[in-house]
Amino acid sequence: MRLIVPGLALLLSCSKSSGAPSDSLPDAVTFPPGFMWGTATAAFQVEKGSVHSDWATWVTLPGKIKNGDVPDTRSPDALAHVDGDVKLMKDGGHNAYRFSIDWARLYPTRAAFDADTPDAAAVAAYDGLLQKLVAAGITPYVTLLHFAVPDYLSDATKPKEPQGFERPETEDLFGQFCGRIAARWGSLIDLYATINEPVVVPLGGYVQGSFPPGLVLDTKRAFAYAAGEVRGHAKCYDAVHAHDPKAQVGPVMHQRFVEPADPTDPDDDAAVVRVRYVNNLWFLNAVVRGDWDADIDGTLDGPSDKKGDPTLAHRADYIGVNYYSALRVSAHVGIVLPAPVSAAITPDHIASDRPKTDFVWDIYAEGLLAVLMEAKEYLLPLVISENGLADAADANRPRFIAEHLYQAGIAIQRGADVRGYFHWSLYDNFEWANGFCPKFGLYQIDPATSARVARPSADTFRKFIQAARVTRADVAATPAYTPPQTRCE
Ligand code: IFM
Repeated sequence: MRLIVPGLALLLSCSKSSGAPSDSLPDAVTFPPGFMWGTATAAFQVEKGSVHSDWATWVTLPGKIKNGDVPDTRSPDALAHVDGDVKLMKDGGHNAYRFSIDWARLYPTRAAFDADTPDAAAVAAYDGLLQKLVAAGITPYVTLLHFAVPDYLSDATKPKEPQGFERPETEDLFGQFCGRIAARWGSLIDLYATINEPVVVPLGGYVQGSFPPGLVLDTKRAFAYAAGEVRGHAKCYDAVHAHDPKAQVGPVMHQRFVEPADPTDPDDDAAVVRVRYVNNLWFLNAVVRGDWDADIDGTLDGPSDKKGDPTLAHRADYIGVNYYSALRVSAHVGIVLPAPVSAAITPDHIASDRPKTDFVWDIYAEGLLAVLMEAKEYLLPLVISENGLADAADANRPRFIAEHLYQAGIAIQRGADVRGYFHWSLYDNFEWANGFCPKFGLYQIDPATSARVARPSADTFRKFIQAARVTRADVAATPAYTPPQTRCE
């Protein structure tokens, strides 16, 4: 029998919130009954002993990870602490939890995948997590692919070879994987994310070089990868629905507030349009509307472009919006991206008066409102699937949470159908190329014992959840932002 916990009922009902547009800032914003409140994590970042993925290989290559960190050294070891973690969530007032199921842990070899003989310990571990979440009344929100791809589909030591979604078979195998998860656990899961941040993966792997396979400014391969992700997403969506027609399945996008370096320069404004399109809109246009812009030029008049392609359209029941910061764009200054982007970007270290995180990202809560209103145009429910900051001292997190919830509430008032907010992250974890330096957690992890130690903002978050309301006075009452005491760059 399908179990629908209250937090998810709101998303499943698909009713649209109404709210009159307003230019004035409200004194208070509220969140509807059934709103999903929780945190987000990803398997490779919080589990121990994942050794069969491209990322597991990548972290062993010299110079790839800050301070030579590897995930197991200070890991929260999530799968060994399920009971305690579920209690943390419950005590924190959370009614939902976003986490990923590690494809490579479940199927460590290609032979195991082909024979559909998943690793028994992995099945038991994820089964325990799902059962305990549901028993505690916490909605599992399951990501099916969060960066790490099995090493039989992506070999980080051979960057010249096609990786992951550059290989056509990956789309099909990912679809099968998604279907198997829905077949096994569909009675426990109703809310799925297909691919986490599909634009970030090729950007990191083929443009910035900080993700496997570590190439720089190879936009051709980056877009080949992204195109494979679009098709893989659609196959995953179909496979989940084949087993679980009522499931809510969507992509999770890393949306940026894209702004011009020089607002008086029309070339910078034009660059903003292109970057915003590639980062925030191109993937969604394909999987929501079926508008397939193969040459990524912002039109649908290329020889391989398609409008309303039925193999891609309507493959999102909701849109997951991850929001962290702004992206500054110029026609001239920054990391220069070749055609079809033809713009220079400054993703962090932005020269601005805004407060900064330990990761030197700008704190800009109004950007969350902007990306939610942008995503609203797709006429789908929205979930804030990640939002958070690196802040070891926890000096800025309370205000960050208050401000971002306030902006999310404004979006709801203005008609955005926002169904949940997931703070990144439950606890400090392995931040990819930056290792364990950035501290994103509501809880710290004691490296010797793996004990979870609450930061004060865990309680700030609990209070807002309890109130389901944020006032301007609440925001004003949080400590003012201070410059970061730690820097992780
Ligand atoms: O840690 C990451 C996560 O894996 C994806 N979204 C952004 C987070 C912070 O950088």
